[in-house]
Amino acid sequence: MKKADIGLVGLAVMGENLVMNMESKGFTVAVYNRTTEKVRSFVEGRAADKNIIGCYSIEELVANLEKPRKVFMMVKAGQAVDSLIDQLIPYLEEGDILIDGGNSHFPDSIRRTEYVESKGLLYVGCGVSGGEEGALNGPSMMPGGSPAAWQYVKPIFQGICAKVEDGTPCCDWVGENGAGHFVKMVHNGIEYGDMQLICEAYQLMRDGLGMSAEEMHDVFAHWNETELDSYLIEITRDILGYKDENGEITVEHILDTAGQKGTGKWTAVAALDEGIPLTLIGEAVFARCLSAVKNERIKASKLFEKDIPVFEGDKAAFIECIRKALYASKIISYAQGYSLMRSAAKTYGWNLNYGGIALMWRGGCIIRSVFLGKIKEAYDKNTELENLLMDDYFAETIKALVPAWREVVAYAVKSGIPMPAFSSALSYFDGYTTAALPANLLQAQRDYFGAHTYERLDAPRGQFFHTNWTGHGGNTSAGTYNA
Ligand code: NBP
Repeated sequence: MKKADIGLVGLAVMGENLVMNMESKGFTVAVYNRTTEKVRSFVEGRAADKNIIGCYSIEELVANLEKPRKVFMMVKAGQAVDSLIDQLIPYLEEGDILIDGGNSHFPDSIRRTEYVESKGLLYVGCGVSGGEEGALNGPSMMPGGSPAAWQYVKPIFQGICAKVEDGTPCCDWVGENGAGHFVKMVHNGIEYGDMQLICEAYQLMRDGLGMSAEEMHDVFAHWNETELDSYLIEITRDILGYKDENGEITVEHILDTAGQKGTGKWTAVAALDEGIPLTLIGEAVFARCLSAVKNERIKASKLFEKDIPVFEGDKAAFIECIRKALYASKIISYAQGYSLMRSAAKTYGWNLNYGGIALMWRGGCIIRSVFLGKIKEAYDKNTELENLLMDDYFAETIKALVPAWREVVAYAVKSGIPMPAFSSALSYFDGYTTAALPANLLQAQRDYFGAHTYERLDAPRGQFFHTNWTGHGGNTSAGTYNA
């Protein structure tokens, strides 16, 4: 019997669908799952009569693979991946390739690449986005790890991934060791931000403008025909129009406490580690945390009762302002996400292709949107772009959006409607576009209480001064450092 082009371990929802996808593109796949009953039910069910080889041990799986062997691990992220790697290594030989397609944290992929390479094997940490549907019909794939592995996995990955209109695959080599999982993590963080922005627009329309779900359904349907055209706007439109068997709007019956699996938090923590203001995604994570304390919020809402004013202006015009404010905030979120990737690329020595990353997210994944095409164009024009806001298209676009953006945030603040993502995006924009921030005073405070020194406007950078502010402190300054 013909040996398999690739082996896959982990026949849960993602693994099964990826196998079906690979097989449908002409690849023979050997499969194994820790609970072997799942192998049996898969090969006798969905995989019957397909070029899929069921294996009941790791040894059998490895024996069924064409060399260099490629093993795609699609198991729960964390300890399971380490355990699986250790089970596989004894059966593999030099040049074989281990692939982790789960949502692994990028430091783990950095560590695992080094470990697996030390055994003479190659490693690929590949972010996969698109959920069950993407896995079956074409996910967005973000592979990183051992560069020598790319030529072997490329035909399979680019064969099964999503494609943009012109057929370009939404998968390309991202960079060494943990780069693929880092980019996938930022993707998930941006997903948190995009979802939060949509939710804030919804709350403003619901509570500020008193709109019904049906009316908002129509608004999102319209927005999906503008620059906001994206998967998340599209599903929001559908959710707002969805009625249960009693004719009631389902979303209105859902408890307002959000869950999270941690990838948004990882992105925010990575930003703090890099010293990059990723404020919008940070607020999106915290907004989920705040939503989780439902009982406290109910108590507080009674203690601090508020009357949200009835909107008295031109409703249609204000809805257009909300759309513009959403677009402006979204640009900020991506500008921040890309700044984080630029910084991490320096820290970890990755040569990231920013336009290529936008293209990988252009199809197949949850944040897919027409807007990503503009980001690709921006980085194609200037690969060294320091901030998306410096690109001509985005600069001109934001300038045109600013008045509406301010109006929306101001209205929400006055009305008592929380808009952490919209307003933090605007604050970031205002901070980023301010030549003189009040950090002169902050430096003075630091020098006053801790002799931390400061630089002067009229002296070269790198020259530090200390003032004896009280007259009775010493003239000794503390060592300088960057926090
Ligand atoms: P799960 O994350 O639910 O993992 C279940 C699979 O892991 C089963 O095959 C299970 O085998 C296997 N497994 C576990 Br648990 N511990 C193991 C161990 N110690 N050794 C070997 N196998 C072990 O599956 P999923 O939802 O398909 O997701 C798979 C990966 O893809 C995860 O990292 C996830 O974060 C990522 N991902 C998921 C989605 C999504 O939409 N679900 C999207 C993108 C990425 P068993 O049958 O023997 O218990």
